[in-house]
Amino acid sequence: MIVLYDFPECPYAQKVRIVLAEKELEFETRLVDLRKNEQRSAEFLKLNPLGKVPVLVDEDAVIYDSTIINEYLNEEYPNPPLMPEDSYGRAKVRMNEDLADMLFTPRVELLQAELRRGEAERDGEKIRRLQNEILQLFRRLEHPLQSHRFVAGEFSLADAAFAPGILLLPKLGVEVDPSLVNVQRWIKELHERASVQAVQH
Ligand SMILES: N[C@@H](CCC(=O)N[C@@H](CS)C(=O)NCC(=O)O)C(=O)O
Repeated sequence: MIVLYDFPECPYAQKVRIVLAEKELEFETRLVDLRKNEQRSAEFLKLNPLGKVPVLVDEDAVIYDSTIINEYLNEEYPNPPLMPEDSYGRAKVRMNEDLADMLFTPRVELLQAELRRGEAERDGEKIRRLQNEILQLFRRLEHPLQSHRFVAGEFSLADAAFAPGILLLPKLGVEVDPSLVNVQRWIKELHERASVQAVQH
């Protein structure tokens, strides 16, 4: 039995749930309530000394960090494959996953936090800067998406990493430049994908 230690709003936990859904794997969830600091409990720190969700337990295997979990799932449950067969193809997926995790998702989270503040307390400059940085990243993605349906070829671990943040864009005032037709098409396709829709809350 697969158990996911989860917090529903966490984009890194959502990234893992997308992969579990793509592979049609059954799993149970255990809520780790970050609002109550449950990630700092002695019990949870035994699973992940870094004190972060997600953690995946698959029988005796205990794995933390969404990227490591998703690679494990892809190797352990190979169908459908979410990584290409060739080394350069896999490197491209990992580079794009890094862009999602290091550049895109953190900015989405910061923007979301800023927009949650009362209108009077919001830092308009910061909001515009974050929105522009996200748009700049999309401009970079337009080129690869001209020749690929997804960021690194077929739907892969990289698209699973982008998808949670993509779902939030309509609430974040990020309007993708209409000239980025391939980015627009990719975003639409992610919104329509069943595994991605399953994490929407
Ligand atoms: N690199 C980690 C990041 C996980 C992460 O940042 N999780 C956040 C929630 S979205 C967390 O558990 N934060 C709790 C804390 O830092 O105390 C991954 O990909 O799994």
